[in-house]
Amino acid sequence: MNYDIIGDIHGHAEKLANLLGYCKNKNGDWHHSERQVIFLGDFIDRGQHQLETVKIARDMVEAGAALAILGNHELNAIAWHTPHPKRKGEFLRPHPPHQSGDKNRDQHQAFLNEVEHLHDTHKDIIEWFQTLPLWLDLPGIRVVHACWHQQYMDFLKPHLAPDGTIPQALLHDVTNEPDSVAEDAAMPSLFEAVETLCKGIEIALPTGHFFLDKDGVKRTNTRVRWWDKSALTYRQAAILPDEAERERLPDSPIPEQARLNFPIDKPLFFGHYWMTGSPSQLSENVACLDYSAGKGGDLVAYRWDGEATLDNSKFIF
Ligand SMILES: [Mn+2]
Repeated sequence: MNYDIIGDIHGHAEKLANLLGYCKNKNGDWHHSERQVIFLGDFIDRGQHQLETVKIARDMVEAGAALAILGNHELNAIAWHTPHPKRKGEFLRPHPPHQSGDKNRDQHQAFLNEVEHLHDTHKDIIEWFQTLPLWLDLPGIRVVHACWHQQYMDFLKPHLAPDGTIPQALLHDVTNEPDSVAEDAAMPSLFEAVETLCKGIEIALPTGHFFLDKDGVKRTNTRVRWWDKSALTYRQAAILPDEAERERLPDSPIPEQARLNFPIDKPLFFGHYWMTGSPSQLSENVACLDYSAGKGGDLVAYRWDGEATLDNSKFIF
């Protein structure tokens, strides 16, 4: 099977419909005997067409024309909608009041605006999100929303359903940080493992160090280029919104646990990182397909035809 792999849509059904135009067969639909679409998650939040985006993707998945995985925004939506098992009237993700300026509500508001008064529709969409696996390891390629972390995946596997989805009984533990750290610190918590797959690796900068983000806000944590084995120091590994800030970072080694050493022995695709500029591969067999469709950028796909080495001419946008 060959795949058209599509990055984070964030409620921009109009960009999705446009991009899918390139993926149609001769009959004008998306059914191919030899191709499928793969959605990398983050269908919702931000854009003006939340329900339409989910409907297009879901219809394709249910018709067998596409596969899809879970993004951090779908996981948040599940936690927002799921009652807390112990605290009556509360949810796994707290519901701050409207106009409170709370970032968790603000980033989910575009979705809530479309579903809040459609209880059955909201419930139905959340149930569909719960059918999405955290990653797919397919013949020829791997896909995950933010970070392929083999050790954490091996740790998670016995806890997940056989299809890689998160069982209902596990939702509390994967969406809430544990109160105490496990005795065996070599093992992540369920929360940390799932967060890493859906949001990537973030590390604290050494004491006293910081960079300024695009809004001029001082940041003391940084996301790291986990896919790049040559990125060994903070200055090399940091993912920065403004490259001019790189020299400010220390050239000292990042912690061992932030350096992944599993072999990337087949093409690996992920989204999540709000890339900008012209879509291109990150290494010979690694590509991020999130080019900020949720913030005015292009929705990007990669047309994969079985190649072991990616080709920059196969990005579609
Ligand atoms: Mn994301």
